[in-house]
Amino acid sequence: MAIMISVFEASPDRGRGLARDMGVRWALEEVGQPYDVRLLSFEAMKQPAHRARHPFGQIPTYEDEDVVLFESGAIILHIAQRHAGLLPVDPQERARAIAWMFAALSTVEPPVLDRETATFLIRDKPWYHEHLAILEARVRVRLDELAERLGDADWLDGAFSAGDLLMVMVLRRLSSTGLLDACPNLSAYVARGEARPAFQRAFAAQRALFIASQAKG
Ligand code: GTB
Repeated sequence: MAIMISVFEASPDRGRGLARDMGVRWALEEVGQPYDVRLLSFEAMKQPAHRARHPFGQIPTYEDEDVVLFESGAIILHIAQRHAGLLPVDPQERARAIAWMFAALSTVEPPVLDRETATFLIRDKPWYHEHLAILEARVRVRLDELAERLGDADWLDGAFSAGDLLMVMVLRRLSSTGLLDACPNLSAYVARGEARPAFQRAFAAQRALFIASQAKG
């Protein structure tokens, strides 16, 4: 059975590669695994057939001959454990790369998402700008800490790993905010991730879907 992933039929990110299937596509490209896509409308995502795959009626999901998975972090970990290329073989190095995966999703991403959510949930409130400044200060703390750790290295811990893949995906969510500008080494880190041929192939695949959805009208 070919790997199948569920993705937006017409992504609200307008082909910018910000929806979470992008990281899964990127991981599959890094390990050289072909995959098929199941295109879902917002309505189809909430139907029982998809909820059987994803309890929260979201994308992405992943299926191979052995397992059906939801949660992009778990999917990327599964891909990285199953195929060579995204996790070191040495057990200690592997454990550290997995720690970076968790760091991306549970330490760096929460303040990034809090800030992003505020920009569309509370934009009309009179206290919006004051609140946003507080949320951005929290993001800056994490960025400064991450920048300090990365220093002038190419990747977070030796060779590129699934930890870098997830961290770059998280940092990309800040690309239109200007917040990365204060940390040039993090901007360069994101650019290095985006320059990887596997990233480019994944990006082109999700963008082609958006362009096709526009053509359909
Ligand atoms: N923790 C889950 C994971 O990592 O897989 C989160 C999954 C998730 O948030 N999925 C979103 C979804 O299905 C799409 S990716 N939303 C529909 C719903 O909940 O009904 C999040 C996303 C959406 C849109 C943009 N964008 O437009 O820029 C960026 C990211």
